[in-house]
Amino acid sequence: MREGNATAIQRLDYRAPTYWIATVDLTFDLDPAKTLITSKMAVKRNSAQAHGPLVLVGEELTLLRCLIDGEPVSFRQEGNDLVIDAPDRDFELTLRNTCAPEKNTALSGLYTSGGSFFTQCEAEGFRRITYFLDRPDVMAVYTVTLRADAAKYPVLLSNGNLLEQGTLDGGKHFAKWHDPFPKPSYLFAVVAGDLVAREQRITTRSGKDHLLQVYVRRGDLDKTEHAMNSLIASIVWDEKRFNLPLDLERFMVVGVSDFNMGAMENKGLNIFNTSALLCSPATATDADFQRVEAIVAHEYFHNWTGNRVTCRDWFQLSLKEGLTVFRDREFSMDMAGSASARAVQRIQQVRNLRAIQFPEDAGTMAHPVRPDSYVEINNFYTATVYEKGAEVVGLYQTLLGRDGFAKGMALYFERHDGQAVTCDDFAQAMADANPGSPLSSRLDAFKRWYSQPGTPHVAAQGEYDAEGHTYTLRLSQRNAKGPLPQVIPVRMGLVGPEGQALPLQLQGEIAARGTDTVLILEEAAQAFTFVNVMVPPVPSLLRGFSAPVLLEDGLSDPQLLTLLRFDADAFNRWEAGQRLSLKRLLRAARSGQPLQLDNAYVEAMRAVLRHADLDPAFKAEALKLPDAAYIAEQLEVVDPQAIHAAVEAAWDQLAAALRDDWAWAFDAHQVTGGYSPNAVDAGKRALANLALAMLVRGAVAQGDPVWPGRAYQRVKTASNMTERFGALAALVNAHAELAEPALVHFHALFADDALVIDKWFMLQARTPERGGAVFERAKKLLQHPDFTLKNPNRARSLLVQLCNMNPGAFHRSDAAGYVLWAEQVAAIDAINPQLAGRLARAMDRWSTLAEPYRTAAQEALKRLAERSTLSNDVREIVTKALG
Ligand code: 0A1
Ligand code: ZN
Repeated sequence: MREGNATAIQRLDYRAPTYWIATVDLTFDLDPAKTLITSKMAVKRNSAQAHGPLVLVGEELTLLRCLIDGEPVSFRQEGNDLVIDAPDRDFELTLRNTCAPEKNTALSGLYTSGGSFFTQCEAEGFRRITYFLDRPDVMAVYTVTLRADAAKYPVLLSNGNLLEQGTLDGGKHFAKWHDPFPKPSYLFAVVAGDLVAREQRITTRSGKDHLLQVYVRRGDLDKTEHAMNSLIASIVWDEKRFNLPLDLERFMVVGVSDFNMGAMENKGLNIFNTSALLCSPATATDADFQRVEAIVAHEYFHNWTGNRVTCRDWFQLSLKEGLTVFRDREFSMDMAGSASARAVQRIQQVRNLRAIQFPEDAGTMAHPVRPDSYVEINNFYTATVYEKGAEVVGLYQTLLGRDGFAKGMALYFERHDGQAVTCDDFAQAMADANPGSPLSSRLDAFKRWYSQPGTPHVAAQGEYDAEGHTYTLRLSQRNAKGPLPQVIPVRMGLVGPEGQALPLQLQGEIAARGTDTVLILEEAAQAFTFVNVMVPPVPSLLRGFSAPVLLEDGLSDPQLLTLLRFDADAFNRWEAGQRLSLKRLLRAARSGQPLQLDNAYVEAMRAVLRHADLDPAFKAEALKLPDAAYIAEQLEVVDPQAIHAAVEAAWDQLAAALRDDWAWAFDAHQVTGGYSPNAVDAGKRALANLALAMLVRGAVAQGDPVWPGRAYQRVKTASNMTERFGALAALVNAHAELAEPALVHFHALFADDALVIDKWFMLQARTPERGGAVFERAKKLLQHPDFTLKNPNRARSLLVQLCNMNPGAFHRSDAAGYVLWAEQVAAIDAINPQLAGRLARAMDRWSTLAEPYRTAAQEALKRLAERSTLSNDVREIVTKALG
């Protein structure tokens, strides 16, 4: 393990390199114990920089040879640096080194998984393969020869096009690949193993033919159809929406079961966590199908946003990630189809942002979308860089419109294709492509979205003048983590008491802007006056969640009920329901008094459930309570058990009060016929699953065996995973007696399918706590024969779910959750620092906890920090946590 003593790297310290590498010729003699790598590089002097030694970086490598133009040269090794006395001219550098793939449990660099070889080079994994200028602004053309045992590794893949392949002595074979596109080392990839491929040939709009391949282990081929379809849909979409074609003859996707993230966009050779690639109706839920589609698209879209135009340095990570998440979201919304299905996607994005990114931005790891410093870059693949980054890209589109945004994209590629650039370059292209737009006149202020951390709080106050028929909306903003006002587009409308959408005419403007408009809040405080407002309106602000802010509009219950019933914006309709729930949950959590849902609220929820026109998918979202993590963000002092008790009480009461409605909903939303993951069927299944969960919960409270019995039956006989897992979750989450046999049955049914067994662990680790039983069960599962810390998916299924996602089980007055957390972070850190870093984040918000949690959490952090052998990853997180 790398010891965590590294110092912070600063964004403003960026310097262009002293040398460039124009071409690299790599030869791999693949062997799990000791792989031999020969590297021949055409090194070019960067004449813009003063001459000095060539400093390459390498980690956990054994250097065997170092030649310049074929002659030995003087060099020294200083830590991970290989310092070479290089001449003040262009030259050829030849290196030879070894690495040990089978010992590589960090899953960064070249490693083995299930008997095959894989690489992961982002962000700094290439240096674990060979010595290099391992930084994204050094872009080289790669030629790669792979040599390996032909029987064990029949498939040999690298980026680009296959030039040659053939047999060698001693049962070996080789393949030679060439990637014509210059690329940074983080996009390099190699795969070698006994894999099979689903193949598809396509002809794109320009008439070019391409070969698409999805490589997996034998036996998984039947789970690749959805990924292939998603890939084809992504290619078609990117051509149509952004005019961005597939630029490679061959595009390969490979699945691997040991992987730290979702997937990786290596040029022409995307490598996927199997959890983000494989799905079949029997083994994957609707949510899994959606996730596969989104991640396949995400990696494909990186081919332009990330690969053709890449990042100058890692501080610019959101340049590719925020933009690519934005693109995959747009794609998924287009795939979902109807306006309602799009709104449901937006709701899910925002729910996720609030549950993960908002706490991050308020916590000890808060950082701007473009960070200013880091110790370990792996710690900055965060919700802020990805999800908030995508929200910021969305702001451009809100300010410029779809066409203006598309023009900005076109100019960005026209200017920067083949370059490594910065977030400033992107912003400039957007502004320059749209002269006279609301962006170009305030670009500097807009860019505060990149430089200031923290979630802006927007306060809104409305005043209706019944005589003058005016409505004045006062908006103000503050950000506890950033002093300067930000540019906040507030999409809005005014809703009349009978639900009418009122025309929006701003004072001084000659006509109404229609019934939906965007106001730009850019000062600390601003007022907007609407004229010809004939009835007292309810403001519907931040429609579609037009900016990633916390809105405090002080709307009363009757006003929220009006929006819930009538708002033309589906997102704000959902939001009104969430706000009604949130108010009640917060009141209970603050007071410590038992929660008692009022009639008006219950009736509103019943009306949503029974509504004749709303889509089932929307209903399911509208009836779900806000996440505990989001509730916690509204509180100054957080008692996780008080929040947990309030949420559980609310569910119990909704289960009881709407019992007949849930029964109706369950019966009325059964999908018949074959399984398809389409949004309509998935919406019905989502509502039926929620209804079943409520019915089982209600029945368990009453001691009534009927619904638990039906759920158990469904676990046994369901024809798809969405329904089977929904029924299992209903039993487990309600702590039904039948949960145990259902879990046993489910495990036996899928004992050979790792991804399903992950779900089995996940469900048990995420069950709402009752009397400590969930924590005890999770602890026992650490000893289960199927459990291992070495496989990231499995470790996450149990530990991240328990510690990061299940506050009711994790935060215990006896501190047992924190003790377990510290032990497991340390244990994983010895194997896989990047994964340990993820688990370490469970304590981000410790300082807002109520006693006794706060002190106990701090002690656990201190104990962990005192260990002498922490990685940079974990060291940075615990150091920041302790402030
Ligand atoms: N660029 C990838 C994410 C990624 C980052 C680091 C990795 O290291 C293990 C792997 C993948 C993406 O955004 O999809
Ligand atoms: Zn990405």
